[in-house]
Amino acid sequence: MIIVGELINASRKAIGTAIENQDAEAIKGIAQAQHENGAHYIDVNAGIFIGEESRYIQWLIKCVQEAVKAPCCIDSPDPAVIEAALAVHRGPAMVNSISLEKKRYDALRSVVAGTDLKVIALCMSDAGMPETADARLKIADKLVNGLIQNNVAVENIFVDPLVQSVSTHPDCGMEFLKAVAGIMTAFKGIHTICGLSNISYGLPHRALLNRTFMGMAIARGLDGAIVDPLNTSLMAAVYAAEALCGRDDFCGNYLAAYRAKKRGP
Ligand code: THG
Repeated sequence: MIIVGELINASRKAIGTAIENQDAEAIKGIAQAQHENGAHYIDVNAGIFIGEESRYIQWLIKCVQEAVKAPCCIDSPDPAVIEAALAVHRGPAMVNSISLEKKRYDALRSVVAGTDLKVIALCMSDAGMPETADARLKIADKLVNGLIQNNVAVENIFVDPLVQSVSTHPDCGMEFLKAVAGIMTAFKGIHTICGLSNISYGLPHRALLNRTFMGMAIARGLDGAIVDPLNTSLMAAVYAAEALCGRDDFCGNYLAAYRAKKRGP
């Protein structure tokens, strides 16, 4: 499972404050903690700072790269912010994200073309958020074929079928899961990823819903997740599901997590 640590997001109060105070040590500490607990990429998002987003995301990247070897996942809907971020990032970052929205697609297509950047392809178009698995698959098909035509390796594409809340969209859980299975079957070597906590928005015991859905999605082939790696019960569910799905040779990661005693059941 490719884990993207979600915690360095300005919409979280502690991070917004750290950015305002230019508290590099706070950002570095959170980057290190996420990396030590299994994050392969560190998401950086300064989206609440309108007009200053580029400057602040560049500062976040500098902090993260001084603290850990893991690359950043550059999280912004604004192509200009992503370009500013890539200008300071050392090594191949993950771009979060391109979508089928025309403005966003046209601006980012040339940025990622022929590079070895990892690219999250978000299943969203100018028609809004897709409801059904079929609508998700149609968008994914256009995005993936477009990226491949622009010399992005299929192994570098992470399709995000888009999770919505089951409290407002009761069918979206199953439609998302069907989309994951469809994408993983249609494109050999591709990845799927999602920000999973949206599934439980507006409901009690969100952690229970999130980790249950994680297991279900892993069973359908999901191999990436934007999550809080410090959430030990969620990470335990990831290692358990991967072992149960035969995606953990000799249960090595499951046993290592058990031995590290970090991850309770
Ligand atoms: N897909 C892609 N990128 C994404 C998302 C996605 N990036 C943003 C988001 N969704 C994933 N990142 C976060 C970061 C932090 C939180 C949730 C998702 C978070 N949530 C708390 C909650 O939901 O209760 C808020 C608590 C707080 O304010 O601290 O922290 O879907 N490609």
